[in-house]
Amino acid sequence: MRSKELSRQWRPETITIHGGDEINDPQGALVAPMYQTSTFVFPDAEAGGARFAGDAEGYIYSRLGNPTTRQLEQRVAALEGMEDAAASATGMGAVAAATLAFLKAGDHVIASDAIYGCSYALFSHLFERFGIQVSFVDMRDPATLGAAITPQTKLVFLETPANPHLRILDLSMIGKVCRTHQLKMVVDNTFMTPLLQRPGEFGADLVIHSATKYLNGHGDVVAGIVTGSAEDIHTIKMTTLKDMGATMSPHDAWLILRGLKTLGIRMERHCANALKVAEFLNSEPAVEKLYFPGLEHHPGHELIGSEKQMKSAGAIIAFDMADGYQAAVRFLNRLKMIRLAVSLGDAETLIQHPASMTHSPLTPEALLKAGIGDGLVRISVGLEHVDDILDDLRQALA
Ligand code: 3LM
Repeated sequence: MRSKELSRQWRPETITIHGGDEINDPQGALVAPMYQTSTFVFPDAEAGGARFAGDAEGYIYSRLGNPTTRQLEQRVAALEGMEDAAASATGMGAVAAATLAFLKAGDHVIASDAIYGCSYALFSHLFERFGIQVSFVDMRDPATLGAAITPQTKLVFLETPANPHLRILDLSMIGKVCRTHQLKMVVDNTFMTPLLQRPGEFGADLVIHSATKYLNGHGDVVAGIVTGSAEDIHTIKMTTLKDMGATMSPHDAWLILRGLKTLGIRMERHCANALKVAEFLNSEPAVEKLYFPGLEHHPGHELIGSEKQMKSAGAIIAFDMADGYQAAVRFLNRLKMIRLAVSLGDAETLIQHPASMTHSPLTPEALLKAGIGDGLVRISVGLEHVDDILDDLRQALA
């Protein structure tokens, strides 16, 4: 049987296909069957008790673990270069489980002021109700980050490139601050995928994905995953995931395992298409300001390169329309092929208006601070022929 240790020696594109322990199917199926079961039968009463006590290997109940889900966890952990992973029902399930597992009332969290809307909502509304204070900070400047640290600070949370306007943070700089102050560094890597960026190499303790997006890539699942040290993942599994219960269904894990096999070739096409779309939009008079890390003017562009933080710019583009909200709405309503929908990382090119959609949980002040204006539009560039994407944008902007 091929073990997860062996699979760690492979290159990332190979890990997306073969990573993790092999499931020994008695029929020799190439694709491991989906273990679509809620519970597992114990051989005898003593064995059941031993599994609960942690004295014997073996599955118990799918909220606590499932072979299909386990295969996905091992594959994504290997891709991120982390020891282990825990799969969750949604990306937000991963954000909540990974942070709350290490926090208690009285603790303080520092979160980037540019993050996905529901992560902002979780930290600003819910955490506060449970006595956890959160400071939203512009982490581009190490001095600002340093100044926000208090004796109660336990955890730092960030996204880079950030949703929705691709603000880039220097992971190794933030990693050093976190190490110096012994803070748990949690990075949401959804926009990049482990093929384009591995935050663990820069000091991140936990790396989160909304697996709804590129990891699955086919727009038919909502799911999440968190990777980290074996000890941290054990803590998350045995506390917030097990007892709050937002675990992944085996059916979703099976679909993501299927989607993951083409992550390498999908990302190549997503990125190539996005660069062409960004170059086109950059020359459009209706576009006031373009946000895309692949263009030289984008702050943080220098962090892209084969040995650098980001292997490529990714495939999300945002831009401010010259005439603000009205212009953005007119443009969005004129698109024909491109779909007007939130989410990202699917085969279909998706477009949305962050201020009124993905980032609507932010207060007007928080939107302003994060630099999310009324005329901002976000595109997730898909896998269609790039000329069809460009044609649709061109006719809608005309
Ligand atoms: C979106 N984002 O369109 P789920 N982290 C990041 C994300 O972008 C998201 C999550 C976590 C979008 C979803 S908005 C209603 C639609 C960086 C999700 C949360 O729980 O799997 O949706 O992931 O930007």
